[in-house]
Amino acid sequence: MKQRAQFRIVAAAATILMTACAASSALAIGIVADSAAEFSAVQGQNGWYYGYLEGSFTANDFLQLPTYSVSDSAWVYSLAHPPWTQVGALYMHPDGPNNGRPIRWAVRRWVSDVAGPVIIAGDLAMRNGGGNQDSDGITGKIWVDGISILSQPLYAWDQTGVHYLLNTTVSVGSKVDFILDSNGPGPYPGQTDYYDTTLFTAQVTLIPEPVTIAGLMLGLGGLAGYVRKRRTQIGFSSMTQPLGH
Ligand SMILES: [Ca+2]
Repeated sequence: MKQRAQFRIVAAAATILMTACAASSALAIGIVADSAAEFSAVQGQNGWYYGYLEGSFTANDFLQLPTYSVSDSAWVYSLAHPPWTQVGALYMHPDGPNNGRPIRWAVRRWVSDVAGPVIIAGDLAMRNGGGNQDSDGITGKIWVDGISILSQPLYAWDQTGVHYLLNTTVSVGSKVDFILDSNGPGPYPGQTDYYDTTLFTAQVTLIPEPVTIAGLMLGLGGLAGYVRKRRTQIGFSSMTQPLGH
């Protein structure tokens, strides 16, 4: 009887595993946008635009960065530094109000060519803030058509950062903005852009019909819609950044 019971348990486990595998393969999830893999020196290529916000800081204020800097491997506000606003393949840098400059939020924008439920996931981490006590860190934001779905402050020393995973819905033409604000939680008081170079990546995955967000969350164990601390350090070897920023 004991052996028969064990067999039933193994058989039941096998059935559950096969069902799970079948359900997983049926998802056929497809990545429709990748900020790092699709980064380019052409504004609008693959739906990605590189810009900034200045003034009233709404999505309608988005302006494209005017110049691609080969030496910085990034779109920049100016080839001369400061100002420091720039967007690269992996990192971004805003301008703070220190030194009398206007505040500029760096923005990486994806204009959707798909419609439906999506998962947006990526990493947000300080690039070179470790140990720097004269920086206040940053705040990373994600907006979909001007509506906030993430506002994540990071301390200046937080090179571990977060891995974010969010579910939302987009339409064809939706504007998804990945924004870097120089204002952070500390430890240095006051808003500055010192040492504000920040890793900020994004992948957008379309959830095909008839799979629903709820179904996907069940299938993945409720992964969507959370932000967690990363367990491993992120490699920065391919990044360049302004020294001291
Ligand atoms: Ca800052």
